[in-house]
Amino acid sequence: MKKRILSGIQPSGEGIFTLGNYIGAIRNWDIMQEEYECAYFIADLHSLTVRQDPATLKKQSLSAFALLLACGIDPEKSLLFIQSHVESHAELAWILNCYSQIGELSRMTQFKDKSSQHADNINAGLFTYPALMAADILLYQADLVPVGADQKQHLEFTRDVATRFNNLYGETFKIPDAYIPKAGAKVMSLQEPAKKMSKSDENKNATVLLLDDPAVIMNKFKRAVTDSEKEIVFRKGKDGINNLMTIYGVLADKTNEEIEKEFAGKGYGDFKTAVGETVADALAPVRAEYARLIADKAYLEKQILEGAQKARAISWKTLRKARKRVGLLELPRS
Ligand code: ATP
Ligand code: LTN
Repeated sequence: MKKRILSGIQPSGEGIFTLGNYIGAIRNWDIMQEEYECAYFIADLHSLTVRQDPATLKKQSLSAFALLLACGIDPEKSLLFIQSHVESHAELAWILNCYSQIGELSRMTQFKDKSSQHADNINAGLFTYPALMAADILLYQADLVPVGADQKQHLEFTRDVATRFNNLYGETFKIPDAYIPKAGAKVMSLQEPAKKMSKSDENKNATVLLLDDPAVIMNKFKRAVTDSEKEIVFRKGKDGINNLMTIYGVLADKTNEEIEKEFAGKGYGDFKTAVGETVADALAPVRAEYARLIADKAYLEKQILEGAQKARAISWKTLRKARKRVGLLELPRS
C-alpha cells in the first residue's frame, strides 16, 4: 500500500504563488506523485481569515488551480480539488474546534504574526485556523504532509488534536507526520534575508512570483540584498548569500561545496546572474503551460468538478465516522 500524502496552499496573495511556495512545497508535491498516493488542494477557506476582495479571490482560486496543474500536478495521478467545494472540511473543522483548547491555539506563531499584521481584523477564523487545517489533513487519513518549515507547529497541533480524539473515542484518525524538505524549506526574502519570502510582502522586489517574466526575475536577483564581503560561501551571518545558494542548489541540483567551487574567485554580480538565469529557466515551462491551461476554461472546469466529486466521496467516510463517534444522530434513510 502506498503512503498517503496531503497538502494545501492558499490562493490568496499577489500574483498567486512565490518561489518560496514552489521550492518549499509545490515542487516536492510533483516529485511525490510517483511514489505516494497524493491529494492536493487550494485552501480558499483558509484565505478568508484575512479580508479578501471577492472577485479577486474567485479569480485567483481558478488561477491557482491552473498553476498547480502547470507545475506538474497530474489529475490522473493525484487528487486535486478546491477546499470549499468539499463541505466535509468545514464540518469536521467545527467538530475539532470543540476539541481544541484556547491555550494551545494561542501559542501558534502564525496566529501571533498575522494578528500583528492585521491588527484591525483579529477574527475567530484566524484563531481557529489550525482546527480547519487539522480537518483538511485528518479527513484523508494522510500519513505525510509536505509543508514548509513555517507550518510545523500546525502539524504538531493536528497530531495533538487527533490523538486526543482517538483517545476519547477509539481509533478514528491516522496520526500524520510533517514532511519538511531538507533544502529550501524556508526561502528567504530577497530584500530582508532574515525574513521568509512571503506572498504578502509589500516590497515587490522581495518576492519572486512563478508568473514573473524572465526580465523581472533577473532584475529581482540583481537587486537581492547580500553583504559587504566578496566570498560566495555558505556561512552563518551571510543570510542573503545563503538564501541565493539554497535557491540555486535546489534548482540546479548542486551542493553548497559544488557551488562554492564553481564561483571561487568570482563576484556576487556573476553569482546573482547565474541564480537569476537558473530560476528563469526553471520557471519558463511553468509559465508556458499556465498560459495554455488558463485559456482552456472547459478543461479546468472539468478537472475542478471531478476533483470535488472524488474528494467528497473520500472525505465523507472519515467525517461519517467522526460524527458517529461524538454522538450526532444519523439521518434516517428515506
Ligand atoms: P503568506 O506568506 O502570505 O502567509 P505563504 O506564501 O506562506 O503565505 P501558504 O499558502 O500559506 O502561503 O503556503 C503554502 C506552502 O508554501 C506551505 O507549505 C508553506 O510552508 C510553503 N512556503 C511558504 N513560504 C515559503 C518560503 N518562503 N519558503 C519555503 N516554503 C514556503
Ligand atoms: N496552512 C497552510 C495551508 C494549508 C495546508 C492544509 C497545508 C491549509 N490546509 C493542510 C497542509 C495541509 C499553509 O501553508 N500556510
